This record gives sequence, structure tokens and C-alpha cells, in this order.
Amino acid sequence: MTKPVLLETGPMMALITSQLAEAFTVHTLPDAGPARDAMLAKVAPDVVALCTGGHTGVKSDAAMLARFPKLRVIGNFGVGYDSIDVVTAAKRGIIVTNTPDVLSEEVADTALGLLLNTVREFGRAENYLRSGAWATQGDYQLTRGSLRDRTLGMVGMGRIGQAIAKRVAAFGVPVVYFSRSKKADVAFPYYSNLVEMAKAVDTLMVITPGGPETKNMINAEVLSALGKRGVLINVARGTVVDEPALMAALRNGTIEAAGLDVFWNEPNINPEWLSVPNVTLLPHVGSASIHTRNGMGQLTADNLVAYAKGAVPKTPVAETPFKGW
Ligand code: 8YV
Repeated sequence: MTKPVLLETGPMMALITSQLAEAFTVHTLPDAGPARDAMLAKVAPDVVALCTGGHTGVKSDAAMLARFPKLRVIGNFGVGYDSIDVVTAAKRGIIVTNTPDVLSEEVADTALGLLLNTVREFGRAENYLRSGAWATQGDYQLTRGSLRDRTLGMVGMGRIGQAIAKRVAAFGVPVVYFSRSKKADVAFPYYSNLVEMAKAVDTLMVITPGGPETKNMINAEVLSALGKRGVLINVARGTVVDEPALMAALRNGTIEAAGLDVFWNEPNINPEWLSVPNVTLLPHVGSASIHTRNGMGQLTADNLVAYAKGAVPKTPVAETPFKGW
């Protein structure tokens, strides 16, 4: 029996590809160039399953999806699926799956690390030691920032947001949150207006989905409301933050500091970031441990293999609920 055809939109973990290869005929798109176009033209008419992820740089937008007339399922390696046009997928009855839960605790750990590093300057302090300056110039400067006198405003209170809020609360830091609607099962004080919340706190933690609805949500008005002691942490998507506005706010003292794990146009980030001193920069490592990536990879494979086996996918996204293949 011939296997159904699956296309990986870029290289995936061996753990994923090896399991997919048992159930599908797998093709992997090369990065760019004529070989990529040639492969797409050749296999697209037969593709029933796509394995993708934000890291592949391929957007499954309406034009891309139109190339796959037989497409039935998209397995996204990652919880965020802003690179996939789920509205078009839903209209065509294509099931989109993602990897919730398995990365929540890891991303929350990273968020706390980034927050602490941003206010207490651990990266810069380590560089100071490594440069030999401790012995020759004395102790590293006292940090202007501290968690001790802060109030945190969460921008987004989904599963990862709640894991972050729990950790921050355990550190003795008051937490409030802004999201589209008040969560029945969340006890932290709720704000329905982001600017009002930014005025009331001095630290913002961004963990809201990407996509058009949240594009440039953290803009000049929000940053100015956050104020001079303001610290902004973003572990969501680069697109949620108006980068030129943030860069200006950091340079002219509108806010104090920022910590970013995500950027516009990853991995080719705006090179100007490298010369902004009061920002901690991480190369999108929120979920990037072997333990957690293995969990994400397994869930991605399980969701796609479910199609080949006629089984129920574990984690379809809300926009494309599973009703049968
Ligand atoms: C990964 C992520 O970097 O899950 C997400 O939405 O942003 C990260 O865990 C990404 O999925 C890799 O493709």
C-alpha cells in the first residue's frame, strides 16, 4: 500500500522525522532556491500532511495552503501557530495541531530567568568577571533594578502565563493581568485596558499569542504608561512589540530595561539591538531544552501519525476542532 505524502517545511528533529517516515512518504523542503521551488512543484499536488514550525521560516498563509489541494492536516512544532492561516485551514476542513502544555513549565522558567537577568544584570556581571575586571577594578556596580520593589503586569494569562504568574507570586512580587477577557479560574486582579494596567505596574511580562490581533500591541503609549522604572519582558512573539518604539524608549529613558527572547524577523534580527545597552537578548530559547523539545517533537509526531492511522489527533487547535478525518 502506498503511504500518504507528508511535507516538512524545513528540517525537523530526527525524533519527529523517523516516526513520520513509518507512516508517511516524507519530503523535506530545502531552505530556499530552485531546489525548493522544484520540490514544491513536484510534491505539492499529493501532499496530505504538513509538518511545520515557526523556526522553518515558512508561513502557511492562504497562498501557500492553496498549493496543496489534498491537504488534510498540519502539525505545528510549537504552541504558537501564528505562522499558519487557521481561518483558511478551517474553511477547507484542514485540521491544525500544535504542542500545548508540554512546554509551559519550561517557557515559564525561561521567562523568570530573563526577568531576573534583566533587573539584576547577571549577564553583564558575568562578563565583568570574565574580563578580569573584578580583581582590578573592584566589585561589579550595584544594580539599579531589583525584583523587590516591583509589581508585575502579565500581558496574556493562558497556560504559560499562569505558570509564569505562579512563579512570580512565589517570589513575593504582586501580580495583575490583562487579557481579552477575565479568566474565571484566575485569582490575580484583572485589567481590561492595557494602558491602565501599564500605568499601575512597573514591569510587563508579554505572553500572548502572536498574529494580527496582537501586532504592535506594546506600543509607545503603553511604554510611556509603564514609565521610567519600567521593565518589559517578551517571551511571546516579536510582532507583539513595536520594536522601533521599544528601542527609542530604552535609549531615551522612557523605560529602564527590557528582556527579549523573541523578535521581528528571526533569526535576522534588527542589528541595532546589539548596540542597545539596557536590553537582555536571547535567541528564542523559551522552550529550547532537550527534555522539552523532545516532548514537543513527540506530540507533533503523534498528531500527524493520528491522521495516517485514522485516529483522533491529541491536540487540534481551537479554530479547527476535530470532527473526523
Ligand atoms: C519554539 C515557540 O521556538 O512553541 C512556540 O510557539 O515559539 C517555541 O517553543 C518554536 O515552536 C520552534 O518552532
